[in-house]
Amino acid sequence: MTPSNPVPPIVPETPTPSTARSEVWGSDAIARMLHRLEVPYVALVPGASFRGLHDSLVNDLGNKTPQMLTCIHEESAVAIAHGYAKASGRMMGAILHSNVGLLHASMAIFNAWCDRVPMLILGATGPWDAARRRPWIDWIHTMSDQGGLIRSFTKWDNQPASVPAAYDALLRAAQMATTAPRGPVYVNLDAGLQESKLTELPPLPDVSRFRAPESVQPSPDLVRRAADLLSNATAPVILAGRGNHTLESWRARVALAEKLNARVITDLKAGAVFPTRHPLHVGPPGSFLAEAATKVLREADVVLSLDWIDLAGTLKQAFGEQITVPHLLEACRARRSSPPAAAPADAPTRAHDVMNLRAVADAFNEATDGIDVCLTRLPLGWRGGYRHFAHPLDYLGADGGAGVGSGPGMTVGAALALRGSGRVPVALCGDGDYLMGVTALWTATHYGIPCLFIVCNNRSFYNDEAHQERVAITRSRPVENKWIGQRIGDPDMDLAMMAVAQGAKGIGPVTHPDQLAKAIKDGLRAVMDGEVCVIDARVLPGYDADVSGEKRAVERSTGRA
Ligand SMILES: Cc1ncc(C[n+]2csc(CCOP(=O)(O)OP(=O)(O)O)c2C)c(N)n1
Ligand SMILES: [Mg+2]
Repeated sequence: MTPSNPVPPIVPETPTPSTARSEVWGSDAIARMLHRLEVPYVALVPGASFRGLHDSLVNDLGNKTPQMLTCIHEESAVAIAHGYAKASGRMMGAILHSNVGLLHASMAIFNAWCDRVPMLILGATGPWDAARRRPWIDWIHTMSDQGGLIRSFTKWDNQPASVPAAYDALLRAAQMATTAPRGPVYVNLDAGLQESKLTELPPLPDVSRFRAPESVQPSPDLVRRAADLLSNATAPVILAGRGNHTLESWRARVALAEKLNARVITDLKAGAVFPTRHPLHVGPPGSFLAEAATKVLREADVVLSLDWIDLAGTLKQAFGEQITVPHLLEACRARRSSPPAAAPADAPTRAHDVMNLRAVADAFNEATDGIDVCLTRLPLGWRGGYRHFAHPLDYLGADGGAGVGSGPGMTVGAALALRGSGRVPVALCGDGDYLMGVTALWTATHYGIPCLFIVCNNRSFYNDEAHQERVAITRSRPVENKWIGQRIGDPDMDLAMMAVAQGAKGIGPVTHPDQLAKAIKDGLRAVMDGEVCVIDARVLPGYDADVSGEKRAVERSTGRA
């Protein structure tokens, strides 16, 4: 659709230009292909499986065509692409982290499939070459058939093994997504391929030669026969279903209805396709037929169905069940029957002037002196030396699959099990984890399941900033761009208010280390008094040096600096 007014730009998030232009990486080629395809935006939650592509979008393309839209949950990322396609008729992209991001997004992909919207979903896996995988995390985030997770509700999927194959996969994917009946497609990009250095950029194809074909046209003979039926009808009815949302199509539908003097029925599933105030419209539109529409349909002698959603179900609603079967039973000649084929630990330091995880840990240790707590979650930057464990219920461990967003729900479940145990359930979690699963709090307040959340709110998916930093260093690109597509600030979210909104107690934002111990003591007291409580602890982005040191050591040992 062509906008009639100039479109105000969204916040650009402009990166510092990269001067390292001499080297080309696999993901640069993929990013340039997306640019060629004119993908306007990519909605994403960051993840290391596509850190190569992430870097290329920021530092090679300059975060333009496509521009990143940072999301809090993969389900929202895909829903944003869905809504964009519905409103504009255009395809945008979503990038989903390995299997976990894909699993989060799967329901939204299913919606997009049912709604037949064009969508380019990029995924990531690997490195496919197992010898290049980092211990544990790359293994847990690699599956032998990741596309299989969503194959039954995507139009096409592919996992290219080279840059030319990736060009081809993206071309085909874009073409398939935008060819009617349109739908989501999935291209799974090997992390090893993204992060491989190229000697030169393979030439990009001419994308204009791979556009979606023109819509299939009905044969003139069929048009003539339908026109005869409609022109000679005494009570024609148009069931206006899934339709193009352009004014031109809208006007053509109105003109046809007026020319035929046909009654028009619409529904609420397909959106606005016909003026509901028009005298020929029989309403109101609904998910099922309204009484007036049922009557008109029953009296129709010719029905024109324009991609009506569930035509059979609608006719069944109007005419009742199986009216045809008794007639057929009487009229049919018996055939010879044949049976159908069978269906186939560090010592704490006390004085802090910086709000970091260490300060939170020390304040937490101070505040919990003499209180039994059960840690249901620890944040990603936590170091084992920050706190000792002396009982099996002191800490329940991580989430199993490294899928961010499970912290709130798992905490509420653990707290349910811990009621009456004398232990205070406490989640020390990241803001990304908290935000993705935040509505689990309502279940806790609704059912009276006390628990404490201390959100280590660095206003970032910081773990992945660290990844972008490493990629930028490897590629001699500007490290200062690592925040793009990662930060959850500007505006900073008021996490305590999100708790209050759900009937929980909210404390904070706590911005100075001196305020931490009191805030945590207040929170513990509230939970011991039966409340659900959230403390918004505004920590600085950045992990304790020892943590990234450990990570770097692991990466060095596996050849992935
Ligand atoms: C479902 C899912 N999406 C994306 C990721 C990739 N990922 C790993 S850690 C992380 C950041 C989590 O942010 P937060 O909880 O705030 O912790 P921080 O990194 O800031 O310490 C992301 C996005 C993932 N593991 N799981
Ligand atoms: Mg964070």
